Amino acid sequence: MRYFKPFLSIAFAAIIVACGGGGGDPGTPTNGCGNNCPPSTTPSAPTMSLALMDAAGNVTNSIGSSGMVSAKATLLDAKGNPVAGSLVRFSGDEALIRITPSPDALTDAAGVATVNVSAASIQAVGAGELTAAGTVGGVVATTSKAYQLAPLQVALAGLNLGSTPLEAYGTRPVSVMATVNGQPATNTPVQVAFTTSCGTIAPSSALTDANGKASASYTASSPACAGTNVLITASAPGAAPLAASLAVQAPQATNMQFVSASPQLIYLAGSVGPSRSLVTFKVVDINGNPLVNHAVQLSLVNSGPGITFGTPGNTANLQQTSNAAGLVSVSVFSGTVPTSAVVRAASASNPSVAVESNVLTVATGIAVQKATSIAVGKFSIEGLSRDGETTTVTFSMADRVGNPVPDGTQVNFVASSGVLIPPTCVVSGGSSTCSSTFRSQGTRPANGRVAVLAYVPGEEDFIDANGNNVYDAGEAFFDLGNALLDSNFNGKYDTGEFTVPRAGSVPCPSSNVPSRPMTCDGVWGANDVRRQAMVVLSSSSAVITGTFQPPVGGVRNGLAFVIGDVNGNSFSSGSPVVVTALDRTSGNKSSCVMVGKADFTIPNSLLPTEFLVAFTGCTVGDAIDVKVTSPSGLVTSREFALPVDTLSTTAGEATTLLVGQNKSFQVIGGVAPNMITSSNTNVFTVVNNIGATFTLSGKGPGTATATVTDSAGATGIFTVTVE
Ligand SMILES: [Ca+2]
Ligand SMILES: [Ca+2]
Ligand SMILES: [Ca+2]
Ligand SMILES: [Ca+2]
Repeated sequence: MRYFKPFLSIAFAAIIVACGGGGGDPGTPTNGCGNNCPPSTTPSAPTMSLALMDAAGNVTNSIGSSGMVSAKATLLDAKGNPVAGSLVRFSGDEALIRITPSPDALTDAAGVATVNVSAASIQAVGAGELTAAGTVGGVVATTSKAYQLAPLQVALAGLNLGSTPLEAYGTRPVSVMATVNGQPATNTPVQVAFTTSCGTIAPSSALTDANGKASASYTASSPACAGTNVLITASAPGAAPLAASLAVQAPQATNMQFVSASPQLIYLAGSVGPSRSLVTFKVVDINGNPLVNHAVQLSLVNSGPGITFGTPGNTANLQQTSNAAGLVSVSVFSGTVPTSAVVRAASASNPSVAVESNVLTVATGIAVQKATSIAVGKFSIEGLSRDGETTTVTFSMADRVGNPVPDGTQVNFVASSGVLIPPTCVVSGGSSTCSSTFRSQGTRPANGRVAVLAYVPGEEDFIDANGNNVYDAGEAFFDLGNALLDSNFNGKYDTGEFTVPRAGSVPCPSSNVPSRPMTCDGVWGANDVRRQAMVVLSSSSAVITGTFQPPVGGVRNGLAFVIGDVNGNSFSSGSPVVVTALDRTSGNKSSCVMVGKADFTIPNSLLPTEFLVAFTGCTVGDAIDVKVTSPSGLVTSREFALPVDTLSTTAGEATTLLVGQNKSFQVIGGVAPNMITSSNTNVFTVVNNIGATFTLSGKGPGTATATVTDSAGATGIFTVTVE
C-alpha cells in the first residue's frame, strides 16, 4: 500500500489537469429544489462534496478539540444521483492529521464514504485541507475542506505499580494511561517518560499503545532500594506528571561475614604501638548482595580484662546499621593487661545469623631479656689498620609471649671502638628488629676485639607459674642490674667499662647476662634488656700455619693448615683461599697435584680457621702453597715443603712370625723405591720385595734381621723372630 498510494495521487492529479480544471468547488448539489429547480442547471459532470462532523454529528472545521471527527464525502453522478460502491480516496498533510482506519473508503448506498480524522500527534498544530477524490465513469470528482487543528489536552491517569510490595531485587511491569482531550489516546500516540528514585526502569520512554496505555518494566536492582518505598514517576509533554510509590521489601540477612581486624595485633595503652583495632563485618542476603541499613548487634566475647569497644571504656553490646556496602565496623581498645579478644556480630532481626572475628591479640609491646638476640653480619672485618670497614649489627626482640615489639621501638647501640651508624635504630614494618652499621676508625683495641652492646628498655624475665601472662607476686624472676659494655670480654664489670644507669642498689644474682654489681633492685620490673657481640678487627696480612698429615702407606697425601690474623683472631670473613701443589720434581715421573677441593673462603668466625687439603704424587722436593687474599687485595702466601721422613716400617723395632705364616708391613718415610732384604732366608723370606708394602714369610725357627734400603741409600733395620 505504501507504494501504491503516491501512484494513485499522481494519477488523479493528471486526470484533473486533463479536464481543464478541478480543485474548485463544483457547487452544491441541487438536492432539495425538486421541481422548482431552474432549467439547464443539471451538472454535466459527477460531483464530490465533503463535510467534517464531530462526535455529536454537528458540522465542524475543528479537528482534535473533542473526540473523533469524521469526514463524510458524498459522490454524485452527472445526474446528481448517489454513486454507491465507488472508491473514495481521502488525503491530507500526514504531519498534521491521521486518517483512520484507512484513507480509502467505499461509498455506501447514499454515495457517502466515511473515515475518521484525528491529529497526527500531540505536537501537531495549524490548519490544512482534507481532500476527497473519486471517479464516476472515468471522470474525476474531487473536493477539499479546510480544517483547523484544535489544541490537544494531554493528561496521564492510572499509574499502575501493582498492588503488592515488590520483593528485594524483584522486577514487575508498570503502566500509565494517557488521554488526549479527555479521551484515551488511542489514535494520537503519547510519549511517556518513566523515572524512578531507586533501581532501574526500562524503557525509560514508551509510546502509548492502541489502548492509550504506556508500559515499562521496573527492577529494584540496587541494594539501596531494598526496604524502602521507591518513587516512580510518569510524565508526558503538556501533562502533569504522575507519581506513586512502590514498597520494596527488605532482603533477609542470610550470612554474616568477618571481614578484617586491622591491625590484628594491638598493644597495651601507653605503648608506642597502636592500641586500637578496627574490626569489620559484612551482612549479606541469600544472593550474596550486601544488606544496607541492616541492624547488627555487636558484642565482646572471650575478652580479657580491660578490653573495651565502640567507645573507650564500653563493654556493653552495641547496635550498628550496615552501610551501603553492607559493612559495620567497631573499634576495639586495649587495656592495661596483655590478653586477647573476639568480637561477635549478629543480625538484630535474626540472631542465628552471626559470626565471630579472628582473635585479636593485645600484646605488651615490651621486649623481654630472654627474647633478645644480637647478630653481626661479618664477624671479622679488615679494620685493624683500615678505616671505613663495616659490618651490620642487628638486634631482635619479642615480648614475653613472643609477640613482636611495636614499630617505633628504639634500640640503642654502643661499642668499645669505632662508630655505630645510626647510634639508635627504630623498629619498622612489624619486623620487631632493627640494625645499625659498625665502622672501623679511631683507637683500636690491641687484640682487635671490639665489644658492641645493644639495649632497649624492656622488662625482666619471669616464670609465669599460673599461666596468666602477667607477673604475680611470688613468681620467680630474673633480676637485672645496670647493663654494661664488657669491653674486655671477661664476663664482668671492670672499672671504666660503660654502663646504663638505673636506680637499683642491691646485689645481683649470678646470671649469664652481666650486670654492674650492686645495681639490682630485688623486685621484678623494668630494665634495659641487652645483648653484647664481638666484632673482630682483622689485620690485612694473614698468619698461616700448617702440618702435613701423617704418611699413609709411607706416602704423604694431606696438609692441615690454619689461617688467622696477627692477633690470633679470624682473618677477614669471606677472604678467598687458594691451595696449589708445586711439582718441583719433574724428573721423577710423579705428578704432584691437588685432590678434591682446593679453593675456600674464610668463614664467619671470630677465631682462626683450620682447613684440610689432599694431594697426590708429591714427594720430597715438592711443596704445597697456601694463598689468602684480604678484602683489600693484600695477598699472604706460604709454602709447605714435603718433609723427609725417617725411614722405618710398621713392623717397628721387632716382630714375630710363625713358621709358614705371612705378615705384611709398610715402609714409612724415605725416598721410594725401597728394597727389603733378609739376613737369613732360612728364617724368613721377603715377598713383594720392592714397594711401600712388603710381606715377610716365616720359614724356620730362629732370629734374623730385615733391612730396608731406600733409593737415597738410607737404611732401617728390625729384628724378625720365627717360632
Ligand atoms: Ca602469672
Ligand atoms: Ca628488677
Ligand atoms: Ca669486663
Ligand atoms: Ca714430580
